[in-house]
Amino acid sequence: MRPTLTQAPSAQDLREKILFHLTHTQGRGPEFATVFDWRLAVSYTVRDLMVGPWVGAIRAARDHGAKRVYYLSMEFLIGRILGDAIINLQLEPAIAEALTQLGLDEQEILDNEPDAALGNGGLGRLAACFMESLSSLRCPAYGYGIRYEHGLFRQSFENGQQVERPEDWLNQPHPWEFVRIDYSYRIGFKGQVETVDGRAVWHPGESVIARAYDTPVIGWGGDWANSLRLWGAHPTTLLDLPRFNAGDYAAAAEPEALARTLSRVLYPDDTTESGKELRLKQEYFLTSAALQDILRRFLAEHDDLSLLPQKVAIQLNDTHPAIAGPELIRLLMDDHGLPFERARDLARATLNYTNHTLLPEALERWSTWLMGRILPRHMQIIQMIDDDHRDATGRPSHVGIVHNDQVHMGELAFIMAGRVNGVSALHTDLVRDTVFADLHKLHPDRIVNQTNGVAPRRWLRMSNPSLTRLLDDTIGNGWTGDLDQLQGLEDHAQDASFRDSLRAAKRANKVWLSNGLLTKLGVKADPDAIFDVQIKRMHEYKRQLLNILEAIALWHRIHDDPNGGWTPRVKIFGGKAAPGYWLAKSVIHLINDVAATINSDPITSEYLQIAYPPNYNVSMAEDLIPAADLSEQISTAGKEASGTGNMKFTMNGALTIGTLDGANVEIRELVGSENFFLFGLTAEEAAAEKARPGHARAAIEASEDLQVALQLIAEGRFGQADSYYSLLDRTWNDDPFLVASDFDAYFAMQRQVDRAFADPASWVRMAALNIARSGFFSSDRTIRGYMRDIWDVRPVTA
Ligand code: GL7
Repeated sequence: MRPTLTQAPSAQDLREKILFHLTHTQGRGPEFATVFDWRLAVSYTVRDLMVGPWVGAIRAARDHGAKRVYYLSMEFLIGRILGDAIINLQLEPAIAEALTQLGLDEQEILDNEPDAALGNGGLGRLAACFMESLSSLRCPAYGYGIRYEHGLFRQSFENGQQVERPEDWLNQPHPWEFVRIDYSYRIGFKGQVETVDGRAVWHPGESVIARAYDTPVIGWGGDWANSLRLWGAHPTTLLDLPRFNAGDYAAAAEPEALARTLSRVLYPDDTTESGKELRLKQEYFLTSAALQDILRRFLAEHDDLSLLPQKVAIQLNDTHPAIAGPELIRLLMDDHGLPFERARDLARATLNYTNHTLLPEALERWSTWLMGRILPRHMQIIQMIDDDHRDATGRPSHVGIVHNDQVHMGELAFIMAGRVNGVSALHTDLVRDTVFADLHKLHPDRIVNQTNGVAPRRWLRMSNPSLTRLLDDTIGNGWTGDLDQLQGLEDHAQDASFRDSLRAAKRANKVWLSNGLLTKLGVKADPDAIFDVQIKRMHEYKRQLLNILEAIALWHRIHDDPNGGWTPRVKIFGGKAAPGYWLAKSVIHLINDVAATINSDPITSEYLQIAYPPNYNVSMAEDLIPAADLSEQISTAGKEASGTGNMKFTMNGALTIGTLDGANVEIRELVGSENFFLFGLTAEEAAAEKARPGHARAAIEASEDLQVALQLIAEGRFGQADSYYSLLDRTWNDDPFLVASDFDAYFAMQRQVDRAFADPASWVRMAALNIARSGFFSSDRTIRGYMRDIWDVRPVTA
């Protein structure tokens, strides 16, 4: 473990600093202060402790002439910062004492912070975990993203249906960021390209200014912080003064309005493609600002551009910033005068690309028309890259970046990357065999695997204090920075008194959650029931439908035989649907309708309850995961690239019911097949089943339980039957994600879960082994893999 802070502040110091900030930064006397005022005062106090390590880290990287890592991502799903910073700075006891002395409720202060929801789901949350691990490992790095004024929409339910409202986290001061008005770049769009003395000159028709807003990200131990640099869009001219003076105030403000739309909202789609002009502009805005900033920093330290690959590693988080290839070539050619071939080689030695999905609907494509209109110079360069690659490889004619009048961003990213990686072992195999099969044949060493991971500081130490206490008492606290040390629990899994303590820790979390579910939703969740949790974006491939159909079938069986010795179960759902994804929204509606019927059935209520708290976000995940017994990871095999929620549950001692998909495969291998509830078709079998005509109908006709469940919906037992006509029709006649084909296997495995849970000693032993064997899923391990296999960077040691 990293040494603790050399000068850890005492509770007394902290109390004084909080009072200082309350008065001098917040401008409030203690007797007038609201929870918000106190939260800001505490945040500034904690922030002060990050600034020294932050400035020190930036200086050390420069002084060592270190290679820097740049992580370009359209999403950083950070959540709250204060609690995580307290953990990483190891301030918990001192802060707790200081707040008690001030008569404040720590939980209330932490809960006052809005989630920074600058992402949709796994891809964005992964970027946030990576930022934390990069700092924990002292890897000099910058995250580059967009400072969206409105993060992911707020979800509420009206009559069981999802309603979206704008999110407004920046409507209040954000105490963690530092604005850098001196780091501003001009970003152009549209216009024309002319050739002057053999060199292309792009005259953009529009431009905006990208301004840097920095947030320090403190690592474990509190001695290193990297920057998350988010770009805000600002107008090049604030006001059209002649129009203003002529009295046309609305028109006069147009330049500002135009610029600000760029960083106004996060696109709410998750693994679906929107294809909107504004989205392409956002992607270019982020990428161009980042690359200009990277080159500025590089040129401040070096004067020879050929050193670029030795000093800079750029990671593209999915294809969203894939315009980086053409943009870097453009900057090197048009601004620095390099020939195309040199620029291409430098770019390819610097850029790398992570693929996060195989779903065809999520693979980005832009029409050549739109690309040519918004980014005319880039369209020329894309064509050059494509022609050059064809000439160099003699590739088959159906392979390439530009075809059917579309620019294929995956191919562009692949061709311009030194390394391409998938995010779990299975996914990487599928990347090689499917989406990039042809390119893989031409470049057999380019694709590598880096299985995802999650930050144990946030996802265990911070969110699960009762388990943390037990772990610290049992094996010491070294696991926090070296998660493999959890292996030390293996022996204790045999020990009855350890198992009792583990059970008590889980139960405490369940009691706490149960109280929340009762007060917020009116759901009666018995802490001795199985807490069965499925939390993730709502998507057909994730199969929340399979889960709710299982609930209906189970309810029906219990109803028929109330004395059948059922294991009580609370099913908990959480997740948002993209606003335009009506099938996913219809599943939300169904879950809520089913919950309303089942929860109030006096015959079954003791055995089955369903809770769907609205507005699932990072903070809600932090409450739900530690209280879960069962983790639902039931995607159609071959569809979930990795999953990262699955890892968080395992670390927190939930057992998984899951398919052989994404990282589930590795979780099962590591925790042991006897400690994992596997069901369903494999990726290969699923592909074959899908190709079989009439597979859905055949599977339904073979399953009595499924027929009953579908029939009950069709009869209108849960809300209005006609709300679900399309959903039922699709399940009977198409069922592209094989809900019907996997139903019986899933139902049967759930009954095995019931039996296993009824034997607490053995269940807790399995839970202990899941925790003990989850060390591999630390994002520290993932980042070490990227540093070694992709970036070729080393930590900076003091
Ligand atoms: C995702 C994958 O769907 C998910 O399985 C993976 O864990 C995550 C991080 O690698 O990336 N791909 C994707 O487009 N989104 C994801 O969450 C939105």
